[in-house]
Amino acid sequence: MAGRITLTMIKPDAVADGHTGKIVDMIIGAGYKIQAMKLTRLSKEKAEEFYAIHKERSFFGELVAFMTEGPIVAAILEKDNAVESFRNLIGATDPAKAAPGTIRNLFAKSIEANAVHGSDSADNAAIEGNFFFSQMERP
Ligand code: 3AN
Repeated sequence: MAGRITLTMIKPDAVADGHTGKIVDMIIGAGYKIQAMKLTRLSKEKAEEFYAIHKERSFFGELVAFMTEGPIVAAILEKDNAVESFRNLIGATDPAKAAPGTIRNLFAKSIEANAVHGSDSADNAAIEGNFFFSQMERP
C-alpha cells in the first residue's frame, strides 16, 4: 500500500468558504479513490502534533491557530504515485506560485490559508493516515 496513498486535509478556510464539494469533485475527477473521509476539528494539541516538524518555524503559532479555527475535512486518497501526483494537483504552497488550474490556485487565499494539505512523502502519508483514522474507519 505504501506509495499508493496520500493524506489530505481541506483546511478551515476552504471548508468555511463552502469549497469542500468542489475540491472533493476535483480530487475524484483526477482519479483518486477515497479510502476514508471525515469532517472534524483539530484541537490545539492535535494541530501541534500534526505539524510538529514545523515547531521551530516562525509561523508555527499562527499555523496552529489557523488550523484550529474551524472544521476541516481529512481524507485518505488512493492512486498510483499518490503523494507526488496529489502535490501536482494542489499546486505550490504559496498560491501566488501555484500553477493555473491547481486546487490552491483556484481556492487558496494565502500561504497559510492555502485550502488543502497534501502529504510530502509516502512515509508521512502512512503516519498522517493513522493520525486521523482508525482501522475501522478505513474499510
Ligand atoms: P505544504 O503544505 O505545501 O507541504 P509545508 O509543509 O512547507 O507546505 O508547510 C506546512 C503548512 O505551513 C503550509 N500548508 C502552510 O499552511 C504553512 N506555511 C508554510 N510556509 C509558511 C509561511 N512562510 N508562512 C505561513 N505559513 C506557512
